[in-house]
Amino acid sequence: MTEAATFQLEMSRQIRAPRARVFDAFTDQAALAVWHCPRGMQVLEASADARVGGRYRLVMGAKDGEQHIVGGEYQKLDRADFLAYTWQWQGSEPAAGVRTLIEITLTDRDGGTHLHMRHSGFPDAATRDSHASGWQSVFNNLSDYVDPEGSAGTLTVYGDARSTYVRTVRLALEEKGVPYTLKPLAPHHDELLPHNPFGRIPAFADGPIEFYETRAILSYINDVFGGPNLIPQTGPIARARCEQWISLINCHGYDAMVRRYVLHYVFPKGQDGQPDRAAIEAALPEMASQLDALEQAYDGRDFLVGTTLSMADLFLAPIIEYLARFPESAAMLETRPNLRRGHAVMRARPSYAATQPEFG
Ligand SMILES: N[C@@H](CCC(=O)N[C@@H](CS)C(=O)NCC(=O)O)C(=O)O
Repeated sequence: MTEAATFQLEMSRQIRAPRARVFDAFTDQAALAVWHCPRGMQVLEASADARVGGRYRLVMGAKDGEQHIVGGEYQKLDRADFLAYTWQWQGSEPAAGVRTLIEITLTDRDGGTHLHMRHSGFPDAATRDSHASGWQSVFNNLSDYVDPEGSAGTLTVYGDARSTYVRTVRLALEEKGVPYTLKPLAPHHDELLPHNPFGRIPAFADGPIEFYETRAILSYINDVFGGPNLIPQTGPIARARCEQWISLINCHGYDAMVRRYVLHYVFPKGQDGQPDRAAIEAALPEMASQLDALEQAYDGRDFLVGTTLSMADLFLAPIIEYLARFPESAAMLETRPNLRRGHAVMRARPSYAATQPEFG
């Protein structure tokens, strides 16, 4: 392998759209303005003179206002099989001034298009590697743009709709207005393990970019998609408070309220198929003190933190849904009006109806 060959990036994607549509997305400036940036950024300006020797230029804007400008020249356009264009960052980018080459090869495959990209001419491995996740993210936007199902063709939530954590992820996507596909899988299912080696649900895929652990998934969703910010924006105290409630639920609340209580009703393991009373009774004091803390958190407001919806509410609501269904926990809610009001506010949201599981 030559030095030059070492510093090139190769990537393949299966895209659910005809070749001509994918090809045109690279050459039409209105199309480039929609998709040609990583998730979480916006194309602020796009121009493309798609003929050999013609130039293109893209200005991508990050949420923090920073701009990333790239431009180059079309070298070869063979619709709808192949195109090549140079790629040169401008301004204060780390790789500014370095002229690299992008070659896109499109072939028909499985009723869609197989895209192969070679990005060559990087001066070193670090510069090459710094482009890898960016391209994955850019191609996720391309996939959303050309897929007949939009982002539902790119984003997958793996898990059973009845899982509180799966519902938390789905609530976040619904609140952001982002279409996705739910792939129903039970914990530890063979098809789940490639996406979460620990077998827990949910797992989440944005094309080849995958995450497990609900808080991490929500962090990604919140950062890369538009719509309401699910982290409080009113300062460090509110942000930390939101994390406090999430951590309480993740480290203690789910364990007492769901694993050691709700699941004993849903999957009874006691004598004659009855719930294990001793296990249920043992969970109750801990549940009561957790619910007391959450009850106080509302302090007369509709949400756990401040006056807007946050991730903390999305973690809690699916659990309260279950608590309202079983006798001891329903009685606990009866004496905690703030929790009841907060849950009524959640129940009224379209995201809640859209994620309501069917309880068998
Ligand atoms: N820490 C994980 C917890 C996920 C979790 O425990 N999910 C439950 C379903 S709600 C599960 O997969 N349980 C199966 C198991 O624990 O083996 C997260 O935040 O995503």
